[in-house]
Amino acid sequence: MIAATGSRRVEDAGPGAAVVTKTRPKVKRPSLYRVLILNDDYTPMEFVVHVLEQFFSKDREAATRIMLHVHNHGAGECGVYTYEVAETKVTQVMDFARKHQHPLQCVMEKK
Ligand code: TYC
Repeated sequence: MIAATGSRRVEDAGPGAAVVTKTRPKVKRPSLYRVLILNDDYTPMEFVVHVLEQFFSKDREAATRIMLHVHNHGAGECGVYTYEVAETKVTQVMDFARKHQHPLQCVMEKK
C-alpha cells in the first residue's frame, strides 16, 4: 500500500481535464525567545542561584556560573523558549522576586 501524504489541490485545466498539484505541508518553526536576568545591587546571590535552579532547571554549578556572569556583566541568559513558555518564566520569576521583596528583573527578547 502506498499512502499519499500532504494535501492535494485539483485545478481546472479546461473541458474534461484536471491537474492534481501537491501542496507543500506548511510547517513553520516557532520563533524563539531568550529569557535574561539583570543584575542589581540588592538581590542576594543565593536567591538568584535558587531562581535559576527552581525555574530554569539548572544544577547548582550552572546556576552559580550564570549568576556570577550576571553579577559581573549586567545580564545573562537563563534559557531559550517559545513565546508562551518564555512569558511564563518571566512572570514566575518576577512574582517570586516581588514576593521576597527583591528587585531582581527578568526579561525576554526575541532571538
Ligand atoms: N549583584 C548582586 C549582589 O551583589 C547579585 C546579583 C546577581 C543580583 C545576579 C541579581 O541577576 C542578579 N548581591
